Amino acid sequence: MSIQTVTSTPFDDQRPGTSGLRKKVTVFSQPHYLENFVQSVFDALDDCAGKTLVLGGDGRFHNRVAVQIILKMAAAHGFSKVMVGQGGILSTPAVSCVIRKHGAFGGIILSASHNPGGPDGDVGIKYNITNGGPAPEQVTEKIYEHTKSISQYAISDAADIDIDQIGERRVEQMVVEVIDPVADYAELMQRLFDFGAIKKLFAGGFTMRFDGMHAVSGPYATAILEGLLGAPAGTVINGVPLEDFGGHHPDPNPVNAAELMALMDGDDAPDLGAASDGDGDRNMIVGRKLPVTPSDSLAILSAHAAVAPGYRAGLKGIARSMPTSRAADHVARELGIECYETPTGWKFFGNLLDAGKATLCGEESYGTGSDHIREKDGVWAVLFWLNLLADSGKSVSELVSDHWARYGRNYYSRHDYEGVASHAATELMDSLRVKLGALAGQDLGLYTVDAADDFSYTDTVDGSVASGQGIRLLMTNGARIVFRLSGTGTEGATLRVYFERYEADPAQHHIPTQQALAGLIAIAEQVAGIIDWTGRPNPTVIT
Ligand code: VG1
Ligand code: CO
Repeated sequence: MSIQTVTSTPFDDQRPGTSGLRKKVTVFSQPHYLENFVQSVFDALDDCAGKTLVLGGDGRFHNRVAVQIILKMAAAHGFSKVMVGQGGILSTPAVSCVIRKHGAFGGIILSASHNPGGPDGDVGIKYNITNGGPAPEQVTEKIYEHTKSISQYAISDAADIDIDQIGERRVEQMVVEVIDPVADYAELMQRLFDFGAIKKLFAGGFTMRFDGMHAVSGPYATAILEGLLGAPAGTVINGVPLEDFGGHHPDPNPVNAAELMALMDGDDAPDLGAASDGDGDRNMIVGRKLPVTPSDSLAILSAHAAVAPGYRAGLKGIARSMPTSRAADHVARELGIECYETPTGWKFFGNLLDAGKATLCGEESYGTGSDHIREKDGVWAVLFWLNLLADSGKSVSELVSDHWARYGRNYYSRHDYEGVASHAATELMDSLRVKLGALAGQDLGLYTVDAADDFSYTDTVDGSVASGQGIRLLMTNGARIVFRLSGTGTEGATLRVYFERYEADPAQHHIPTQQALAGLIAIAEQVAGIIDWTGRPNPTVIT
């Protein structure tokens, strides 16, 4: 066994996006492709000697191959230890939990999250720092700089390492500790939530379906819900991670989780439906005939946070990504705490959480989390809802309509145009940018534009600035349209258009969402010419 130096040359497409580097398997599995990126991560970190790294992924196609390469490269860079999930499995929130609990230097997560898997699907890689959270932009930029000039990488020529048996083995001087992927995470959840109350809820006949979508959260949900909390077998469906996610899209929204939605719409619907994504950091919450929007979920959990033992002391603040609805802002105002508005992507929450400025965070894209780790967390959100349902004795829909009655309803929807030609998407955004000055103050019939801008964020902790984060039209009575391009896709560009309208009157809270937002949807087309630029008469996905 010895360390090899391998000559290589740069690829020109390794800039990390919203959440790490995501590529098609065919790109990612080219010789030297992953190795170059991992070498660039290690170079950006400077000194890896004597440090501990956490490693795992969502189990998709190519996960096991990538784990072996990374273990051998870590050994060649002098890490003293790598903690790897058994079978190469660790959810994104579990990696964050393990880094923090064991004081590791950082972690590597292999996942393309909600993107499809399998030989024709996507793979991804992201680096998390010592606080357990995604690398901030300064770090990802440094990694990217290294990918442009790389000429060689170091790797051990050791044989493949057994990652299926729990326990310790060695590669070069480095210890490989294969850990139970669920144990540390389950222990943390038991400290945050009232497991006794949730156990009683299930024992009293409460029913739920958790759709693991054949992705990584299945083992976590099964161990916690059916194991520790005594929910009946069959509560977790599609609970075994598969390399191609069973051919489905592991993205928990009403469109992709069609099986669960049909169940929740039927007469035999369980009390609660939930789903998580590829790497276990997203969550969808569904009541009987009622999907809860992620923005409302953040607001409702914030309003009731004290029911959970982990949040008894109250919230320091709330943070939400800019396109997320302002439902949580109403709650923050009433609690007398700050609600921070950050760009899209969990990496922007890290500093606020570390500085003790925020306790709960959320994104409209089915992401909710807190200061317990530094990633969004799917199973955590589901347990929070269970704790709330157990404590209140109410149904999901009662909790939601009570919330709207008290704070008003923020009607909300996102329209995605996927796989659009990149140049057309960029030109659409550029043409909007040029019009911003003229749009401000314009009367558009139902709404007047109060302000129009391209969102820029200054981190209140380290002063760093992220600009060009989405075009916003802020209109009458808090109505909004936001346009931005996705940073997680792997084919062409994805245009996301976000709509929001506030309605205080409870008599107006039962309008179908698309109908309630129809005026804004028409304005978006009028202002941006989406059909012309994209050639698409309709969005690909509406959530
Ligand atoms: C999307 C979501 C964003 C989320 C990101 C990573 O990014 O909109 O809110 O943080 O995915 O989520 P984009 O740039 O495509 O809009 V995950 O669960 O895929 O890591
Ligand atoms: Co995810």
